[in-house]
Amino acid sequence: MSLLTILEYPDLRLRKRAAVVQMQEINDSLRSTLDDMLETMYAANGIGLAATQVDFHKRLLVLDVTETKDAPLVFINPEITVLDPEPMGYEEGCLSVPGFYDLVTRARRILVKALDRNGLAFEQEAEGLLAVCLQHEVDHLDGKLFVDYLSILKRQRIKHKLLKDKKQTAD
Ligand code: QAP
Ligand code: CO
Repeated sequence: MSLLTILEYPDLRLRKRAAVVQMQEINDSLRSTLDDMLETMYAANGIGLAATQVDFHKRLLVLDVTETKDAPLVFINPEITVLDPEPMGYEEGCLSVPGFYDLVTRARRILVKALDRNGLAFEQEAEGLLAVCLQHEVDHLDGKLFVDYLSILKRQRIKHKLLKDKKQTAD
């Protein structure tokens, strides 16, 4: 297993749309990428990570919203249907936007259809933090970030601070 580099906003590679994973691509190599994503997410103290964030543009995501960090979940080609559109606000963060958190409103209850690490189709209903996190991660696969839901002013401020931090660590 190995740690992957997480892209940081405003890196334009975070704006790429991830491609659907074909059945014949679900092999040991892809499973090892999923394990590396989980290892990277846990090492960074994250609860979710999309392939886009590690510059791999396929529709894969991993998450673990438990406190005990012992329930890794893997989703290949996740598709979300909203079950209860009642808006739910949550203070979101993102491994690609380190140090920044803000309130984002999303659907309260969803149904996710996806393939597991063996290519088997499954469905899962989600609410609460799991529902928020899944919607956040599927957004990544479409090139979308939680900062896109904030005001232009807040987004600009975050962008400038992160670019400044980057310059400081470069030299
Ligand atoms: C998405 O985000 C999420 O700024 C996953 O310094 C987050 O795992 C969905 C993290 C919250 C719903 C609610 C962020 C770690 C982790 C940081 C993450 C940081 C260290 C973010
Ligand atoms: Co994120």
